[in-house]
Amino acid sequence: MKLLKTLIAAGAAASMLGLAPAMAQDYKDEYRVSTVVPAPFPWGIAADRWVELVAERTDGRINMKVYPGVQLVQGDQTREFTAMRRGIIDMAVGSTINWSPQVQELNLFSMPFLMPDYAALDALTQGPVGERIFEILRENGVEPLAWAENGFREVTNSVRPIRRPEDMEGLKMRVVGSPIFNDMFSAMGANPTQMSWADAQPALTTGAVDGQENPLTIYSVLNMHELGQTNVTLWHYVADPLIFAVNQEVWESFTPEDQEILRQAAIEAGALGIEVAREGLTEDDQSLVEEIRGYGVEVVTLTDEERQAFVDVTRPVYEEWTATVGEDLVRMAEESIANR
Ligand code: X2X
Repeated sequence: MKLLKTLIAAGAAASMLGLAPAMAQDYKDEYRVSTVVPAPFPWGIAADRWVELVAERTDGRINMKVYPGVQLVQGDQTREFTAMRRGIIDMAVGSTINWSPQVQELNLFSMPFLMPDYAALDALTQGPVGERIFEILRENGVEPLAWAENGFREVTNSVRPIRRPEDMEGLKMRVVGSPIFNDMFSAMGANPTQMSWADAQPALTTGAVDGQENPLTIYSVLNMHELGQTNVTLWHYVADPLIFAVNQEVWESFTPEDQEILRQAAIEAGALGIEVAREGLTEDDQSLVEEIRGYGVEVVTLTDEERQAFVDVTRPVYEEWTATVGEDLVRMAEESIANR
């Protein structure tokens, strides 16, 4: 009896100090990880690697499973963040675009022509802006762990090559779930229609929309050239990074050691995800672009002057969204990019 009391007291003291080791039985049989696209998209590869590394390093004590197609929220990617915050989803590797409706600051990465190259994107995610974004996510009830990448979003369509904003005139474009995309495409004279990824694929197949914007990795895995998307313009207007995150309560249920394993595994899986997301799309390696050209696709690269015309026409959207994203955050981002 005395021993039992001593043990209980020790346990209570330890738990008050936050030192109580979480027992294996506190852990769920399975942690559900939401993504939009599975492997072999770089996004799915990153999520799979995270799951594998955690399983390996916890000897299977933490068993995660990837649920692609945002199936845990019936394919509506704009609800993923809310579901994770509420614990309907335990974890996610999610795009900043899809979480923007709830976390307005994430629209930063969708500001037109803010990030001209990978170095600019890295200057944001790896610098004070990234830290601030992680703080904001914590304030919103999830624990962010690491970054990965969907990529620079290039515009494609089935009608004509796009070199000038006027070429957008009247094109029916599928856009993603943050209203900034509607604003940008409307400013360019296109006819944007917001659609989930689940709906976008049949819409492209049937020709219900003329075009879309997504990273070339998505274009190539889906063989979009076979869906009539035979015009591609490399304009690098926005890029969406991915964030590994965990529901707050789930996070707190893990021991500090397991938290560290999850975080470190996410960092490593994110590094792999970024590497595969950029393969064939860098200055020294354009092999993916060449592969796409090889399918008979017209791939347009813009001259500085042509690019400037798009910057100019979307500038009012940039100005308008600065207030929504937060003036301080936008200025911090501009500074990080200028000093990259
Ligand atoms: O829906 C899209 O276009 C996608 C797959 O890129 C995202 O989830 C942001």
